[in-house]
Amino acid sequence: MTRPGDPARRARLLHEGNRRPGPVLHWMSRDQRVDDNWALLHAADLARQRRTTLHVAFALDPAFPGATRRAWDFLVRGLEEVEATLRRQGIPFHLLTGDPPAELIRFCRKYKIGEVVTDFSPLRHKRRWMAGLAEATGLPVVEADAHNIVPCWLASPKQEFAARTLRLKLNRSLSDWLEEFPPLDPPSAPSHLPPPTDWEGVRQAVAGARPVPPVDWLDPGPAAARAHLQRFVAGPLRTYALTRNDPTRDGTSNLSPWLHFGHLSAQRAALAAGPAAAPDEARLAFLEELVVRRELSDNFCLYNPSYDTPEGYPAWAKKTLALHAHDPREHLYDLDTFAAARTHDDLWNAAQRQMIRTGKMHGYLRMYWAKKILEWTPTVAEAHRIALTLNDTWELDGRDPNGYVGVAWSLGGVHDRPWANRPIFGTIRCMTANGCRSKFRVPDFLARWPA
Ligand code: FAD
Ligand code: FO1
Repeated sequence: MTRPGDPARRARLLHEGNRRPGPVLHWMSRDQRVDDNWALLHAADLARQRRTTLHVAFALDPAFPGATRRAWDFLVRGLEEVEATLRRQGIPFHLLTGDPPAELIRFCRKYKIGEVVTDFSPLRHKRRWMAGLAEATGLPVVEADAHNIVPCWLASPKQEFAARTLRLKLNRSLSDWLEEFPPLDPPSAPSHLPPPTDWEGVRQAVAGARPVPPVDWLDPGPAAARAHLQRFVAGPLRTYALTRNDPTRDGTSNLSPWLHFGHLSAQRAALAAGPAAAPDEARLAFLEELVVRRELSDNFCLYNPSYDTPEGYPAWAKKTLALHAHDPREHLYDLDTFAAARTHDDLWNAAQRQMIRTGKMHGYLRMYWAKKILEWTPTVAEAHRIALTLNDTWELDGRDPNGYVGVAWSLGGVHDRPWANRPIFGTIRCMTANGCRSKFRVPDFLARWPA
Protein backbone atom coordinates (compact mmCIF):
# COMPACT_ATOMS: atom_id res chain seq x y z
CA MET A 1 0.00 0.00 0.00
CA THR A 2 1.57 3.31 -1.02
CA ARG A 3 1.17 6.49 1.03
CA PRO A 4 0.87 10.20 0.22
CA GLY A 5 4.20 11.66 -0.96
CA ASP A 6 5.28 8.31 -2.35
CA PRO A 7 6.08 8.65 -6.08
CA ALA A 8 5.30 4.93 -6.52
CA ARG A 9 1.58 5.61 -6.22
CA ARG A 10 1.76 7.71 -9.40
CA ALA A 11 3.42 4.94 -11.39
CA ARG A 12 2.22 1.83 -13.14
CA LEU A 13 4.06 -1.08 -14.73
CA LEU A 14 3.35 -0.84 -18.44
CA HIS A 15 5.47 -3.69 -19.70
CA GLU A 16 6.30 -6.54 -17.32
CA GLY A 17 9.69 -7.66 -18.64
CA ASN A 18 12.28 -9.04 -16.25
CA ARG A 19 14.38 -6.67 -14.21
CA ARG A 20 18.16 -7.08 -14.33
CA PRO A 21 20.66 -5.96 -11.69
CA GLY A 22 21.88 -2.94 -13.72
CA PRO A 23 21.24 0.80 -13.23
CA VAL A 24 17.77 2.37 -13.36
CA LEU A 25 17.11 4.57 -16.42
CA HIS A 26 14.78 7.57 -16.14
CA TRP A 27 13.73 8.15 -19.75
CA MET A 28 12.71 11.83 -19.69
CA SER A 29 10.31 12.84 -22.46
CA ARG A 30 7.26 14.96 -21.67
CA ASP A 31 8.33 16.42 -18.35
CA GLN A 32 11.65 18.06 -19.06
CA ARG A 33 12.66 19.22 -15.56
CA VAL A 34 14.45 18.01 -12.44
CA ASP A 35 12.31 19.60 -9.70
CA ASP A 36 8.76 18.47 -8.95
CA ASN A 37 9.08 15.48 -11.30
CA TRP A 38 7.28 12.35 -10.02
CA ALA A 39 8.83 10.11 -12.68
CA LEU A 40 12.39 11.17 -11.77
CA LEU A 41 11.56 10.91 -8.05
CA HIS A 42 10.28 7.36 -8.56
CA ALA A 43 13.32 6.33 -10.62
CA ALA A 44 15.64 7.69 -7.93
CA ASP A 45 13.73 5.77 -5.23
CA LEU A 46 14.07 2.54 -7.19
CA ALA A 47 17.80 3.08 -7.78
CA ARG A 48 18.38 3.67 -4.04
CA GLN A 49 16.26 0.64 -3.07
CA ARG A 50 18.17 -1.55 -5.50
CA ARG A 51 21.53 -0.04 -4.45
CA THR A 52 22.33 0.83 -8.03
CA THR A 53 22.93 4.03 -9.98
CA LEU A 54 20.49 6.26 -11.85
CA HIS A 55 20.85 7.53 -15.41
CA VAL A 56 18.64 10.13 -17.11
CA ALA A 57 18.25 10.09 -20.91
CA PHE A 58 16.26 12.23 -23.35
CA ALA A 59 15.75 10.69 -26.81
CA LEU A 60 15.53 13.56 -29.27
CA ASP A 61 13.77 12.67 -32.51
CA PRO A 62 14.80 15.13 -35.27
CA ALA A 63 11.78 13.87 -37.24
CA PHE A 64 9.35 14.61 -34.39
CA PRO A 65 5.96 15.27 -36.07
CA GLY A 66 5.26 18.98 -36.45
CA ALA A 67 8.37 20.25 -34.64
CA THR A 68 9.67 23.59 -35.93
CA ARG A 69 12.77 25.64 -35.22
CA ARG A 70 10.63 27.61 -32.72
CA ALA A 71 9.80 24.42 -30.76
CA TRP A 72 13.34 23.00 -30.94
CA ASP A 73 14.87 26.26 -29.71
CA PHE A 74 12.61 26.20 -26.63
CA LEU A 75 13.09 22.47 -25.99
CA VAL A 76 16.88 22.33 -26.47
CA ARG A 77 17.59 25.42 -24.32
CA GLY A 78 15.41 23.90 -21.61
CA LEU A 79 17.33 20.62 -21.74
CA GLU A 80 20.65 22.46 -21.43
CA GLU A 81 19.42 23.74 -18.08
CA VAL A 82 18.20 20.26 -17.09
CA GLU A 83 21.61 18.74 -17.82
CA ALA A 84 23.38 21.39 -15.72
CA THR A 85 20.97 20.84 -12.81
CA LEU A 86 21.46 17.07 -12.94
CA ARG A 87 25.27 17.35 -13.10
CA ARG A 88 25.22 19.45 -9.93
CA GLN A 89 23.48 16.51 -8.21
CA GLY A 90 25.86 13.91 -9.64
CA ILE A 91 23.19 12.44 -11.90
CA PRO A 92 24.38 11.52 -15.41
CA PHE A 93 22.35 12.97 -18.31
CA HIS A 94 22.48 11.50 -21.82
CA LEU A 95 21.06 13.25 -24.88
CA LEU A 96 20.33 10.60 -27.52
CA THR A 97 19.63 11.83 -31.07
CA GLY A 98 17.75 9.70 -33.61
CA ASP A 99 14.81 7.31 -33.64
CA PRO A 100 13.92 7.12 -29.95
CA PRO A 101 13.25 3.37 -29.54
CA ALA A 102 16.40 2.47 -31.52
CA GLU A 103 18.58 4.92 -29.58
CA LEU A 104 17.14 3.85 -26.23
CA ILE A 105 17.61 0.14 -27.01
CA ARG A 106 21.25 0.83 -27.86
CA PHE A 107 21.65 2.90 -24.69
CA CYS A 108 20.11 0.21 -22.44
CA ARG A 109 22.43 -2.43 -23.87
CA LYS A 110 25.54 -0.23 -23.56
CA TYR A 111 24.81 0.70 -19.91
CA LYS A 112 23.31 -2.69 -18.97
CA ILE A 113 20.16 -0.92 -17.72
CA GLY A 114 18.09 -3.03 -15.34
CA GLU A 115 14.72 -1.22 -15.67
CA VAL A 116 13.19 1.89 -17.21
CA VAL A 117 10.97 4.56 -15.64
CA THR A 118 9.48 7.12 -18.04
CA ASP A 119 6.96 9.93 -17.75
CA PHE A 120 3.35 9.68 -18.94
CA SER A 121 1.99 10.96 -22.23
CA PRO A 122 -1.37 9.89 -23.68
CA LEU A 123 -0.18 10.54 -27.23
CA ARG A 124 0.29 7.64 -29.62
CA HIS A 125 3.91 8.40 -30.61
CA LYS A 126 5.12 8.08 -27.02
CA ARG A 127 3.03 4.92 -26.44
CA ARG A 128 4.52 3.38 -29.58
CA TRP A 129 8.04 4.30 -28.44
CA MET A 130 7.47 2.63 -25.06
CA ALA A 131 6.13 -0.56 -26.66
CA GLY A 132 9.10 -0.70 -29.03
CA LEU A 133 11.59 -0.32 -26.19
CA ALA A 134 9.92 -2.96 -24.01
CA GLU A 135 9.65 -5.51 -26.83
CA ALA A 136 13.26 -5.15 -27.96
CA THR A 137 14.88 -5.15 -24.52
CA GLY A 138 12.55 -7.31 -22.44
CA LEU A 139 13.10 -4.77 -19.66
CA PRO A 140 10.31 -3.67 -17.32
CA VAL A 141 8.96 -0.26 -18.44
CA VAL A 142 7.21 1.77 -15.76
CA GLU A 143 5.35 5.03 -16.49
CA ALA A 144 4.79 7.65 -13.82
CA ASP A 145 2.40 10.55 -14.41
CA ALA A 146 4.54 13.65 -13.82
CA HIS A 147 2.17 15.88 -15.82
CA ASN A 148 -1.15 15.53 -13.99
CA ILE A 149 -1.98 16.07 -10.33
CA VAL A 150 -4.19 12.97 -10.30
CA PRO A 151 -2.60 10.22 -12.42
CA CYS A 152 -4.63 10.12 -15.63
CA TRP A 153 -5.55 6.43 -15.44
CA LEU A 154 -6.61 6.81 -11.77
CA ALA A 155 -8.67 10.01 -12.29
CA SER A 156 -10.98 8.02 -14.52
CA PRO A 157 -10.95 4.58 -16.16
CA LYS A 158 -12.79 5.89 -19.24
CA GLN A 159 -13.36 8.84 -21.58
CA GLU A 160 -15.29 11.60 -19.79
CA PHE A 161 -17.87 13.35 -21.96
CA ALA A 162 -17.93 16.68 -20.17
CA ALA A 163 -15.78 18.68 -17.76
CA ARG A 164 -18.54 18.30 -15.16
CA THR A 165 -18.10 14.54 -14.71
CA LEU A 166 -14.29 14.67 -14.51
CA ARG A 167 -14.44 17.76 -12.25
CA LEU A 168 -16.47 15.80 -9.73
CA LYS A 169 -13.95 12.95 -9.74
CA LEU A 170 -10.94 15.29 -9.55
CA ASN A 171 -12.37 17.47 -6.80
CA ARG A 172 -13.13 14.37 -4.73
CA SER A 173 -9.51 13.25 -4.82
CA LEU A 174 -7.54 16.53 -5.07
CA SER A 175 -7.02 16.75 -1.30
CA ASP A 176 -5.29 13.38 -1.51
CA TRP A 177 -3.14 14.20 -4.55
CA LEU A 178 -2.45 17.94 -4.49
CA GLU A 179 0.52 17.59 -2.14
CA GLU A 180 4.01 19.02 -1.75
CA PHE A 181 6.81 17.14 -3.55
CA PRO A 182 9.42 15.21 -1.55
CA PRO A 183 13.03 16.33 -2.18
CA LEU A 184 14.98 14.47 -4.88
CA ASP A 185 17.28 12.04 -3.07
CA PRO A 186 19.56 10.60 -5.76
CA PRO A 187 21.39 7.29 -5.21
CA SER A 188 25.18 7.16 -5.01
CA ALA A 189 26.61 8.77 -8.14
CA PRO A 190 28.41 6.57 -10.69
CA SER A 191 32.19 6.72 -10.67
CA HIS A 192 32.23 9.35 -13.43
CA LEU A 193 29.71 11.51 -15.30
CA PRO A 194 29.54 11.45 -19.11
CA PRO A 195 31.10 14.47 -20.86
CA PRO A 196 28.69 17.43 -21.24
CA THR A 197 26.39 17.20 -24.28
CA ASP A 198 27.56 18.80 -27.54
CA TRP A 199 24.59 21.18 -27.77
CA GLU A 200 25.85 22.77 -30.99
CA GLY A 201 25.79 19.29 -32.54
CA VAL A 202 22.22 18.85 -31.30
CA ARG A 203 21.23 22.13 -32.92
CA GLN A 204 22.77 20.90 -36.15
CA ALA A 205 20.69 17.73 -35.94
CA VAL A 206 17.45 19.75 -35.92
CA ALA A 207 18.59 22.52 -38.29
CA GLY A 208 16.40 21.05 -41.04
CA ALA A 209 13.15 21.77 -39.16
CA ARG A 210 10.62 24.20 -40.62
CA PRO A 211 12.10 27.71 -40.12
CA VAL A 212 9.43 29.15 -37.82
CA PRO A 213 11.49 31.74 -35.90
CA PRO A 214 12.13 31.23 -32.17
CA VAL A 215 10.29 33.63 -29.83
CA ASP A 216 12.07 36.16 -27.62
CA TRP A 217 9.37 37.39 -25.21
CA LEU A 218 9.86 34.49 -22.78
CA ASP A 219 12.81 32.34 -21.79
CA PRO A 220 12.57 28.53 -21.82
CA GLY A 221 13.60 26.35 -18.90
CA PRO A 222 12.51 25.50 -15.37
CA ALA A 223 14.08 28.58 -13.71
CA ALA A 224 12.29 31.06 -15.99
CA ALA A 225 9.05 29.10 -15.59
CA ARG A 226 9.20 29.25 -11.77
CA ALA A 227 10.02 32.97 -11.82
CA HIS A 228 7.11 33.64 -14.15
CA LEU A 229 4.76 31.57 -12.00
CA GLN A 230 5.73 33.61 -8.90
CA ARG A 231 5.06 36.86 -10.76
CA PHE A 232 1.69 35.61 -11.99
CA VAL A 233 0.35 34.42 -8.62
CA ALA A 234 1.55 37.64 -6.95
CA GLY A 235 -0.14 39.85 -9.55
CA PRO A 236 -2.33 39.01 -12.54
CA LEU A 237 -3.95 36.02 -10.82
CA ARG A 238 -5.96 38.52 -8.77
CA THR A 239 -8.00 39.63 -11.78
CA TYR A 240 -7.89 36.36 -13.72
CA ALA A 241 -11.63 35.70 -13.53
CA LEU A 242 -12.39 39.15 -14.94
CA THR A 243 -9.73 39.46 -17.65
CA ARG A 244 -8.93 35.93 -18.81
CA ASN A 245 -11.32 36.13 -21.77
CA ASP A 246 -10.19 39.57 -22.97
CA PRO A 247 -7.54 39.30 -25.69
CA THR A 248 -6.71 43.01 -25.30
CA ARG A 249 -5.56 42.40 -21.71
CA ASP A 250 -2.57 40.32 -20.60
CA GLY A 251 -4.81 38.60 -18.08
CA THR A 252 -3.85 34.94 -18.36
CA SER A 253 -0.81 33.15 -16.89
CA ASN A 254 1.09 32.54 -20.15
CA LEU A 255 2.31 29.31 -18.53
CA SER A 256 1.30 26.97 -21.38
CA PRO A 257 4.67 26.82 -23.23
CA TRP A 258 6.48 25.79 -20.03
CA LEU A 259 3.69 23.38 -19.09
CA HIS A 260 3.71 21.81 -22.55
CA PHE A 261 7.47 21.14 -22.46
CA GLY A 262 7.26 20.09 -18.82
CA HIS A 263 9.61 22.86 -17.64
CA LEU A 264 6.98 23.53 -14.98
CA SER A 265 4.77 21.11 -13.07
CA ALA A 266 1.05 21.97 -13.13
CA GLN A 267 0.99 20.66 -9.57
CA ARG A 268 3.55 23.31 -8.61
CA ALA A 269 1.38 25.97 -10.25
CA ALA A 270 -1.68 24.75 -8.33
CA LEU A 271 0.29 24.67 -5.06
CA ALA A 272 1.44 28.25 -5.72
CA ALA A 273 -2.08 29.49 -6.47
CA GLY A 274 -3.46 28.06 -3.21
CA PRO A 275 -2.06 30.59 -0.69
CA ALA A 276 -1.84 33.48 -3.20
CA ALA A 277 -3.43 36.79 -2.15
CA ALA A 278 -6.18 36.61 -4.77
CA PRO A 279 -9.98 36.37 -4.55
CA ASP A 280 -11.29 32.79 -4.43
CA GLU A 281 -13.23 33.49 -7.63
CA ALA A 282 -9.95 34.16 -9.45
CA ARG A 283 -8.16 31.17 -7.91
CA LEU A 284 -11.02 28.79 -8.73
CA ALA A 285 -11.25 30.07 -12.31
CA PHE A 286 -7.50 29.49 -12.75
CA LEU A 287 -7.62 25.99 -11.19
CA GLU A 288 -10.60 25.12 -13.40
CA GLU A 289 -8.39 25.66 -16.47
CA LEU A 290 -5.08 24.45 -15.03
CA VAL A 291 -6.47 21.28 -13.44
CA VAL A 292 -9.89 20.33 -14.80
CA ARG A 293 -9.55 21.46 -18.43
CA ARG A 294 -5.92 20.41 -18.80
CA GLU A 295 -6.40 16.98 -17.18
CA LEU A 296 -9.59 16.50 -19.20
CA SER A 297 -7.45 16.84 -22.35
CA ASP A 298 -5.18 14.02 -21.25
CA ASN A 299 -8.26 11.93 -20.43
CA PHE A 300 -9.61 12.46 -23.97
CA CYS A 301 -6.30 11.61 -25.67
CA LEU A 302 -5.66 8.57 -23.50
CA TYR A 303 -9.07 7.00 -24.07
CA ASN A 304 -9.98 8.20 -27.57
CA PRO A 305 -7.61 6.83 -30.23
CA SER A 306 -9.08 9.31 -32.78
CA TYR A 307 -8.09 12.30 -30.63
CA ASP A 308 -6.77 14.23 -33.65
CA THR A 309 -9.50 13.60 -36.26
CA PRO A 310 -13.28 14.16 -36.60
CA GLU A 311 -13.69 10.41 -35.93
CA GLY A 312 -13.21 11.35 -32.28
CA TYR A 313 -16.28 13.64 -32.14
CA PRO A 314 -19.38 12.56 -30.16
CA ALA A 315 -22.20 10.94 -32.20
CA TRP A 316 -24.53 13.98 -31.94
CA ALA A 317 -21.82 16.20 -33.43
CA LYS A 318 -21.00 13.83 -36.30
CA LYS A 319 -24.71 13.66 -37.11
CA THR A 320 -25.38 17.39 -37.11
CA LEU A 321 -22.23 18.17 -39.11
CA ALA A 322 -23.15 15.54 -41.70
CA LEU A 323 -26.65 17.03 -42.03
CA HIS A 324 -25.08 20.40 -42.84
CA ALA A 325 -22.16 19.12 -44.91
CA HIS A 326 -23.61 20.60 -48.10
CA ASP A 327 -24.71 23.96 -46.71
CA PRO A 328 -23.35 26.73 -48.95
CA ARG A 329 -20.06 28.27 -47.67
CA GLU A 330 -19.95 32.02 -48.31
CA HIS A 331 -16.13 32.01 -48.11
CA LEU A 332 -13.70 29.21 -48.88
CA TYR A 333 -9.96 29.35 -48.06
CA ASP A 334 -7.08 26.88 -48.39
CA LEU A 335 -4.23 26.27 -45.94
CA ASP A 336 -1.90 28.82 -47.53
CA THR A 337 -4.51 31.60 -47.42
CA PHE A 338 -5.25 30.89 -43.76
CA ALA A 339 -1.51 30.66 -42.98
CA ALA A 340 -0.93 34.07 -44.61
CA ALA A 341 -3.78 35.62 -42.58
CA ARG A 342 -5.44 36.68 -45.84
CA THR A 343 -9.13 35.95 -45.14
CA HIS A 344 -11.89 38.58 -45.38
CA ASP A 345 -12.12 38.72 -41.57
CA ASP A 346 -9.90 41.33 -39.85
CA LEU A 347 -10.25 39.77 -36.41
CA TRP A 348 -9.37 36.27 -37.63
CA ASN A 349 -6.35 37.65 -39.51
CA ALA A 350 -5.13 39.59 -36.45
CA ALA A 351 -5.40 36.46 -34.27
CA GLN A 352 -3.40 34.48 -36.85
CA ARG A 353 -0.75 37.23 -36.87
CA GLN A 354 -0.55 37.17 -33.08
CA MET A 355 0.13 33.42 -33.24
CA ILE A 356 2.68 33.72 -36.05
CA ARG A 357 4.59 36.55 -34.33
CA THR A 358 4.45 35.45 -30.67
CA GLY A 359 3.85 31.68 -30.78
CA LYS A 360 0.83 32.18 -28.51
CA MET A 361 -2.67 33.17 -29.63
CA HIS A 362 -4.95 34.36 -26.83
CA GLY A 363 -7.07 31.49 -25.53
CA TYR A 364 -10.43 33.18 -26.12
CA LEU A 365 -9.60 33.87 -29.77
CA ARG A 366 -8.40 30.29 -30.35
CA MET A 367 -12.05 29.21 -30.10
CA TYR A 368 -13.26 31.86 -32.57
CA TRP A 369 -10.25 31.21 -34.84
CA ALA A 370 -10.88 27.45 -35.06
CA LYS A 371 -14.65 27.74 -35.52
CA LYS A 372 -14.19 30.11 -38.45
CA ILE A 373 -11.94 27.54 -40.13
CA LEU A 374 -14.90 25.12 -39.99
CA GLU A 375 -17.10 27.79 -41.62
CA TRP A 376 -14.63 28.61 -44.40
CA THR A 377 -13.50 25.17 -45.60
CA PRO A 378 -15.36 22.66 -47.79
CA THR A 379 -15.37 19.76 -45.29
CA VAL A 380 -14.98 19.16 -41.55
CA ALA A 381 -12.05 16.82 -42.17
CA GLU A 382 -10.23 19.56 -44.12
CA ALA A 383 -11.03 22.11 -41.41
CA HIS A 384 -9.74 19.81 -38.65
CA ARG A 385 -6.54 19.13 -40.55
CA ILE A 386 -5.94 22.82 -41.30
CA ALA A 387 -6.65 23.93 -37.71
CA LEU A 388 -4.20 21.41 -36.25
CA THR A 389 -1.56 22.13 -38.90
CA LEU A 390 -1.67 25.89 -38.23
CA ASN A 391 -1.86 25.40 -34.45
CA ASP A 392 1.07 22.98 -34.29
CA THR A 393 3.19 25.01 -36.72
CA TRP A 394 3.13 28.30 -34.81
CA GLU A 395 1.93 27.68 -31.23
CA LEU A 396 4.80 27.22 -28.78
CA ASP A 397 2.41 25.09 -26.71
CA GLY A 398 1.32 23.12 -29.80
CA ARG A 399 1.55 19.34 -30.40
CA ASP A 400 -0.21 18.88 -27.08
CA PRO A 401 -3.36 17.11 -25.82
CA ASN A 402 -4.79 20.57 -25.03
CA GLY A 403 -4.51 21.43 -28.70
CA TYR A 404 -6.12 18.24 -29.93
CA VAL A 405 -9.01 18.84 -27.53
CA GLY A 406 -9.15 22.57 -28.30
CA VAL A 407 -9.70 21.84 -31.99
CA ALA A 408 -12.09 18.93 -31.33
CA TRP A 409 -14.12 21.10 -28.90
CA SER A 410 -14.31 23.98 -31.41
CA LEU A 411 -15.19 21.96 -34.50
CA GLY A 412 -16.78 18.83 -33.11
CA GLY A 413 -18.42 19.65 -29.77
CA VAL A 414 -16.09 17.43 -27.70
CA HIS A 415 -16.88 18.11 -24.00
CA ASP A 416 -19.59 20.55 -25.18
CA ARG A 417 -23.32 20.19 -25.79
CA PRO A 418 -25.71 20.96 -28.67
CA TRP A 419 -26.75 24.62 -29.17
CA ALA A 420 -29.30 26.32 -31.43
CA ASN A 421 -29.24 24.99 -34.98
CA ARG A 422 -27.27 27.12 -37.52
CA PRO A 423 -26.11 26.72 -41.13
CA ILE A 424 -22.86 24.73 -41.50
CA PHE A 425 -22.47 24.34 -37.68
CA GLY A 426 -25.77 22.57 -37.10
CA THR A 427 -26.02 22.41 -33.30
CA ILE A 428 -22.23 22.86 -32.77
CA ARG A 429 -21.75 26.03 -30.72
CA CYS A 430 -20.82 28.84 -33.06
CA MET A 431 -19.06 32.17 -32.39
CA THR A 432 -19.42 35.40 -34.35
CA ALA A 433 -17.46 38.63 -34.74
CA ASN A 434 -20.41 40.45 -33.15
CA GLY A 435 -20.20 38.10 -30.21
CA CYS A 436 -16.53 39.03 -29.84
CA ARG A 437 -17.36 42.72 -30.09
CA SER A 438 -19.72 42.32 -27.14
CA LYS A 439 -16.93 40.70 -25.13
CA PHE A 440 -13.91 42.94 -25.73
CA ARG A 441 -12.68 45.98 -27.69
CA VAL A 442 -11.98 44.41 -31.09
CA PRO A 443 -10.44 47.59 -32.61
CA ASP A 444 -7.79 47.57 -29.85
CA PHE A 445 -6.87 43.99 -30.71
CA LEU A 446 -6.69 44.80 -34.44
CA ALA A 447 -4.44 47.78 -33.71
CA ARG A 448 -2.13 45.59 -31.66
CA TRP A 449 -1.64 43.04 -34.47
CA PRO A 450 -1.59 45.06 -37.69
CA ALA A 451 -0.83 43.47 -41.06
P1 FAD B 1 -4.33 30.26 -18.66
O1 FAD B 1 -5.70 30.77 -18.94
O2 FAD B 1 -3.41 31.01 -17.80
O3 FAD B 1 -4.54 28.75 -18.10
C1 FAD B 1 -3.52 28.12 -17.32
C2 FAD B 1 -3.25 26.74 -17.92
O4 FAD B 1 -4.45 25.98 -17.93
C3 FAD B 1 -2.80 26.79 -19.38
O5 FAD B 1 -1.41 27.00 -19.48
C4 FAD B 1 -3.19 25.40 -19.87
O6 FAD B 1 -2.25 24.43 -19.49
C5 FAD B 1 -4.49 25.17 -19.11
N1 FAD B 1 -5.61 25.56 -19.95
C6 FAD B 1 -6.14 26.79 -20.09
N2 FAD B 1 -7.19 26.76 -20.95
C7 FAD B 1 -7.31 25.46 -21.34
C8 FAD B 1 -8.21 24.77 -22.22
N3 FAD B 1 -9.20 25.40 -22.85
N4 FAD B 1 -8.03 23.44 -22.40
C9 FAD B 1 -7.04 22.79 -21.75
N5 FAD B 1 -6.16 23.37 -20.91
C10 FAD B 1 -6.31 24.70 -20.72
N6 FAD B 1 -3.46 24.71 -25.16
C11 FAD B 1 -2.18 24.19 -25.27
O7 FAD B 1 -1.51 24.00 -24.24
N7 FAD B 1 -1.65 23.83 -26.49
C12 FAD B 1 -2.35 24.00 -27.65
O8 FAD B 1 -1.87 23.66 -28.74
C13 FAD B 1 -3.69 24.54 -27.57
N8 FAD B 1 -4.42 24.71 -28.70
C14 FAD B 1 -5.71 25.15 -28.60
C15 FAD B 1 -6.48 25.26 -29.77
C16 FAD B 1 -7.81 25.68 -29.71
C17 FAD B 1 -8.61 25.74 -30.98
C18 FAD B 1 -8.38 26.01 -28.45
C19 FAD B 1 -9.81 26.45 -28.35
C20 FAD B 1 -7.62 25.92 -27.27
C21 FAD B 1 -6.29 25.49 -27.33
N9 FAD B 1 -5.48 25.37 -26.18
C22 FAD B 1 -4.21 24.87 -26.28
C23 FAD B 1 -6.05 25.63 -24.82
C24 FAD B 1 -5.85 27.06 -24.29
O9 FAD B 1 -6.26 27.99 -25.26
C25 FAD B 1 -4.40 27.33 -23.92
O10 FAD B 1 -3.93 26.32 -23.07
C26 FAD B 1 -4.23 28.67 -23.20
O11 FAD B 1 -4.66 29.73 -24.05
C27 FAD B 1 -2.79 28.87 -22.80
O12 FAD B 1 -2.60 30.17 -22.32
P2 FAD B 1 -2.29 30.43 -20.76
O13 FAD B 1 -1.21 29.51 -20.29
O14 FAD B 1 -2.07 31.89 -20.61
O15 FAD B 1 -3.67 29.97 -20.11
N1 FO1 C 1 9.68 14.36 -26.62
C1 FO1 C 1 10.69 13.44 -26.79
O1 FO1 C 1 10.80 12.52 -25.96
N2 FO1 C 1 11.57 13.51 -27.83
C2 FO1 C 1 11.50 14.49 -28.76
O2 FO1 C 1 12.31 14.53 -29.69
C3 FO1 C 1 10.46 15.47 -28.62
C4 FO1 C 1 10.35 16.51 -29.53
C5 FO1 C 1 9.31 17.47 -29.35
C6 FO1 C 1 9.18 18.53 -30.26
C7 FO1 C 1 8.17 19.46 -30.09
C8 FO1 C 1 7.28 19.33 -29.03
O3 FO1 C 1 6.29 20.24 -28.88
C9 FO1 C 1 7.38 18.27 -28.10
C10 FO1 C 1 8.41 17.34 -28.26
N3 FO1 C 1 8.55 16.29 -27.35
C11 FO1 C 1 9.56 15.36 -27.52
C12 FO1 C 1 7.72 16.30 -26.12
C13 FO1 C 1 6.88 15.08 -25.89
O4 FO1 C 1 6.69 14.31 -27.02
C14 FO1 C 1 5.52 15.30 -25.27
O5 FO1 C 1 5.23 14.08 -24.66
C15 FO1 C 1 4.32 15.57 -26.20
O6 FO1 C 1 4.62 16.52 -27.10
C16 FO1 C 1 3.11 15.96 -25.34
O7 FO1 C 1 2.61 14.86 -24.77
